[in-house]
Amino acid sequence: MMSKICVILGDQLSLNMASLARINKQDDIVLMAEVYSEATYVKHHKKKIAFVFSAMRHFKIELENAGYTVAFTKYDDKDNKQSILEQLHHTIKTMHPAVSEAVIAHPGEYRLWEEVNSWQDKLNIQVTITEDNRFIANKSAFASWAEGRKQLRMEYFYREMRKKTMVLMEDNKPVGDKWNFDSDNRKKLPKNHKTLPPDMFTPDDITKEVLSLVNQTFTEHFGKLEDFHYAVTTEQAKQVLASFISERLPLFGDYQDAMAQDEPWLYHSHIGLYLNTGLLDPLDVIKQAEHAYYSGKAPLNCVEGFIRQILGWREYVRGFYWYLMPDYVTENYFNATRKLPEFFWTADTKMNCLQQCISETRDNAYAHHIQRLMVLGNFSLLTGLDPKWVNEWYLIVYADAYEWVELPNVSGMVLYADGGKLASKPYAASGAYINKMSNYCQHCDYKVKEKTGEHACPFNYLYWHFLIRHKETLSKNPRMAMIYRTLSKMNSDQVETMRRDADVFLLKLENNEKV
Ligand code: FAD
Ligand code: DLZ
Ligand code: SF4
Repeated sequence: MMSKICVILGDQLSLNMASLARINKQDDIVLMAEVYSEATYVKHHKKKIAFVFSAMRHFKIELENAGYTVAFTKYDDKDNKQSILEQLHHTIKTMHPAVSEAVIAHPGEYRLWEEVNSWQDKLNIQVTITEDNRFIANKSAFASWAEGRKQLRMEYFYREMRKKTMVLMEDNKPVGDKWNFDSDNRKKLPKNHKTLPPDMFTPDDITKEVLSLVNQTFTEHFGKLEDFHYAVTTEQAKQVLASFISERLPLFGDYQDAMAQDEPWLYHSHIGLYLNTGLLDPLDVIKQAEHAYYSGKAPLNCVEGFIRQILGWREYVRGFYWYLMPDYVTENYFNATRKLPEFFWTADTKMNCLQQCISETRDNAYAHHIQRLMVLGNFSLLTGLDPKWVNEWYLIVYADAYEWVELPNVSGMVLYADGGKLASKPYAASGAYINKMSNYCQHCDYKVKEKTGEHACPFNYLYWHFLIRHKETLSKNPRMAMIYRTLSKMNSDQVETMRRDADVFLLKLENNEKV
């Protein structure tokens, strides 16, 4: 009798996948494989590989408990063919010759989607690609929204998503009569404020085996493997979400943009890695947050702010990615060519904000949004780092990183490499912003208030250097008009000194001198 094989990728760990719904538990099988090609297409952070492998192994058990037959290949199994296609080919040939159809849900990344499209010819069986039904807006819904628009701004897409899902809506109007409560969400963390550590799980035997494998196999990869504490099952991920909703969501909005010395977690949810691998379902997360508002457990500014990240930003960047790929990957509006400074891998810098964000990234495979955007991203933009290497870095270092979400955030939001397709202006800022939103500057060798000179905060002169460098293009942007007016009123000696200081700094970067 003919049967089917359903391929479940390492970021498709949900029993509700549309691909699983296409197979029959009695006759068909599921294939999962830990393979070299996926573990090394970039040199992922050690904790990211450990998380994905452990979550895959736990999901295998969940599938079996639900009645599926699973062919699972561990990384160090003898018959591991080390690529998804080769493993699929081998499994059909040696174990399941009656398989006449392979089913897979739409892969998250373009490179794999392109590869899957060639499987039918290579395997000589039918290959069916289903929707990735975990997303609330599918590719064609985004394309219909985007078609004919001059600008693809998240805010307008988000409003459509609110109407479509009726989340935080009453009588067809947004609850609280405003779509967006961000103006309430810009507080610095008060002095001596105590935050709660997030839920941390002790590795079980499955995770311990994976940790030992990663430790022995991926020695060259970036990141600290010790103190692994992430959830690796749906049940644990749900526990992280429940703690977030009861303990952190009530302050999520207020401190959404805050950063603090030795405080990597703050009031964020830390669920990106679970959403992106299928351990949590986005609509379910949104509904739970909405319920917290209606039951009086969290205020509107926090709930709306959190929901916007998932229903707005997350859905938007996914649609945006598929709408603009494959050309988007090579966008480089400013023709930036600088290679990454060595300290992006070592955290060996005197700039305290960068030191904090990079060492936390190395330790946890996590940094929160404002660290990624306004410290690491801002530095990459101001110093003209090449988008190719910046994208690769972000894809490597975060446990939640997949190209569909990483690339629009890096090339669009951070680097303005797409010339304004995603953002209306570059998110460039001087040290004053970092000082306003954090206490990093109090622990820094540089002086945030000084604009020029040996001790001046490098973000200050780099900011103006960036604006001067790109005056020709950026001064035409109405949203940049005010800042260029300020520049034109600045004393020419001061401008010259800032320029010189920035040139000296950039030369030091080039020569790999400590900055
Ligand atoms: P929270 O702050 O608690 O937010 C809740 C959820 O909202 C997140 O888990 C995420 O699913 C979603 N979300 C928030 N902001 C965004 C956004 N800008 N785009 C898409 N989803 C968003 N997110 C990733 O999931 N993977 C990435 O590879 C990634 N790379 C990024 C690179 C840069 C340069 C920037 C500026 C942002 C990036 N983000 C990425 C978005 C965001 O920083 C992370 O989703 C967030 O920090 C994850 O932590 P959290 O779960 O605690 O998020
Ligand atoms: C991220 C990742 C890693 C590290 N390893 C595997 C793997 O061994 N097997 C697998 O099926 N998936 C893995 N993944 C997730 C894939 O890279 C992901 O499915 C694609 O990038 C598409 O989003
Ligand atoms: Fe960062 Fe400048 Fe503040 Fe130092 S002074 S922490 S480099 S913003």
